[in-house]
Amino acid sequence: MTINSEINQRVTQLRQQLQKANYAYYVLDDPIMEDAVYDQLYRELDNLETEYPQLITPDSPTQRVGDQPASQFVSVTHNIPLYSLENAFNLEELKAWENRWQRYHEAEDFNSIEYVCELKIDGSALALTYENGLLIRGVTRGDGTTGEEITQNVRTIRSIPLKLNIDNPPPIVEVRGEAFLPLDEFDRINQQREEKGEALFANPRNAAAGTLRQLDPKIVDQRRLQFFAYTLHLEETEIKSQWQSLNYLENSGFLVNPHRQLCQSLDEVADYFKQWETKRKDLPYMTDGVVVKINDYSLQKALGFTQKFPRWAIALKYPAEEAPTLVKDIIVNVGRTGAVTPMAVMEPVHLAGTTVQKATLHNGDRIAQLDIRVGDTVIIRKAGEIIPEVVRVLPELRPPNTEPYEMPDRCPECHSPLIRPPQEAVLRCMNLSCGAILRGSLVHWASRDALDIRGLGEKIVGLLIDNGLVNSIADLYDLTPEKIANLERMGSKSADKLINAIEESKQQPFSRVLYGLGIRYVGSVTANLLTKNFPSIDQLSQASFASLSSVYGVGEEIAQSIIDWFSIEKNVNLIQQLKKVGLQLETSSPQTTTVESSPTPLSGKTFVITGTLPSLKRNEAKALIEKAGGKVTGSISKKTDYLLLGENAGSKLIKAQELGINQLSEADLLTLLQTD
Ligand code: 0OW
Repeated sequence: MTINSEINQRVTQLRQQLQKANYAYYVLDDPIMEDAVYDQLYRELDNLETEYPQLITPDSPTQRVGDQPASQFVSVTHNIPLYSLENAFNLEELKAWENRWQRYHEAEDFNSIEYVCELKIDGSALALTYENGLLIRGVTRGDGTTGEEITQNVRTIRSIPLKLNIDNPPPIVEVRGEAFLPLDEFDRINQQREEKGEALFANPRNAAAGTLRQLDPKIVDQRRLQFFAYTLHLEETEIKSQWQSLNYLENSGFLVNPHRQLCQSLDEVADYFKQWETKRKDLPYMTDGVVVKINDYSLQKALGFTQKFPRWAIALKYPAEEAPTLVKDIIVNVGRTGAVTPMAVMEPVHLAGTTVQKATLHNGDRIAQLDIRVGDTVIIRKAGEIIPEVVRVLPELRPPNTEPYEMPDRCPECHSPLIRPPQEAVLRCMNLSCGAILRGSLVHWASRDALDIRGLGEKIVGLLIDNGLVNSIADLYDLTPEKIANLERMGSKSADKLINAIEESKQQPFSRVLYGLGIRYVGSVTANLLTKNFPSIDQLSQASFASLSSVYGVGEEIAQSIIDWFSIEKNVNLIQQLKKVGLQLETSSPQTTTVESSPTPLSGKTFVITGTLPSLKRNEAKALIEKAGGKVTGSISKKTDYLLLGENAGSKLIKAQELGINQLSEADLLTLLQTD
């Protein structure tokens, strides 16, 4: 059917008005019409496109959110790698960087060097490709060389133009930038997840990366991601500098960070850095430093790249944030392994982009070392995604008549005596029927990397135990919808859903079941390793100490923990019951189950170990870190990500403190390996 030109005109006019309105709202943050007006125009365009589908164009505002979830993502190799940035932690290191690249470039006087300063957005890098001005592909950074094609998720990001605002657009152009979640959106998403009993995102960066990898674009659309463009790759162009590129990107319709600055010297860079150290705290998004780039493209080209970084750019990082707050209470919670961990409950404080209310105090020794008391004012620190920790107490602010904190000698949950196993810093509840241990073990069993039972979070587990419906993991598999339908927060629909989810968990592979049992030191990485060497629970339970500890990456500590676990009758009974209800307790033949590629939670992280660890030997810790994709080196440098800290640490600790390198205890490391 021919469409009269009037309809054609109306559709084109509506599209232009809506695109202008979107640009004003999402890029300029300066709306040009009321939401109600926008919605009415949108509905009119949507109706016309539904009636005349041949009028639909890929850049129409109606084409942002696809309705088909992807089944998986395709890997794409970047034509130009997405390099990461070398880090400088202070102005001396920035000066050293300038000396380095000037030496590398030799000759030539450098008094006319210009630098571009850009706030370093703490998000997830993306590469966008436009052909003839239309967005045709969006790819995640991945490992810098290969990423995942997530075009339909990228299309939902309103500050990314579906069509470049250029009259005669280039045949092909690639734009890179940082996708990020504004802080208020991050808080909203985490509140939503908390209500649903889902694990919270540790920080806005993880939340952005996690959102971009959602298979369903409708979920991505619900989480208001934004995007700052900062790199332009365009052939045959007169553009000769980073500054010109940023302006070109802005004129093409992208959101480019407005706080960028062109500096004529390193001193001006230093002023910019100092100025934004405080000002950035009022920004509605997370930053973790300043990216300093040589402005002139011919000099960038002359300097080129090292194996990992461009020589012409550096990330000048802000130190991990610290903040004072009041200790309102000190509580102990009993984990699923019976370990009693003291936590400081504090006045909520905004730190490194998230609101912190609790910080781990590790154990009684740490409490004594800090001499932390209820009522104290403390300095807490949050570096990266690691749990916040108490750095020091401010004794001058201590209120009168406070008492040193005494660790309890009885379990707060079941009141059985707590014991401190030899060579261990933590206290433990050894009562296997302790409610806290049962609760922790059920939550762990249902967690994402274990049996992944959706809807079985902390709250529901508590209700099942309090109503006497569950007394062990196996009891989950005796539940019926009728038994749980009248629990609070549960209707018949969600009861059916939960029972189905529990039933489906019987299909999970043996490695996840083994991890779900919660054997000490057997995280998801080790569980994978064990099931490859002992393909059934029977072979594992009968394995000797020698055969266990001879497996690469399974040290004596882990071997002993497995032997101990299977020597407890209650655990042997549990295995029998799980077998009876049909859980996978052996690796089925490879063609039927896709063996989960063991997650490598520490990939790309460099560790240095110092001092004597409480239970792991050096080589055991090294093997665990390497198995999880991490690297262990002998000396501290600014490339070190974590210092694994034991007793009697030496000069490495001093150097790590100078460089602001995260310190991890053995318990933190094992938590990381078990939770990731
Ligand atoms: N996060 C940022 C940012 C930026 C690239 C160009 C070549 C090497 C780094 O704000 N403003 N500018 C760049 O420039 N990179 C940034 O982030 C990087 C990308 C990959 C890892 C970092 O997040």
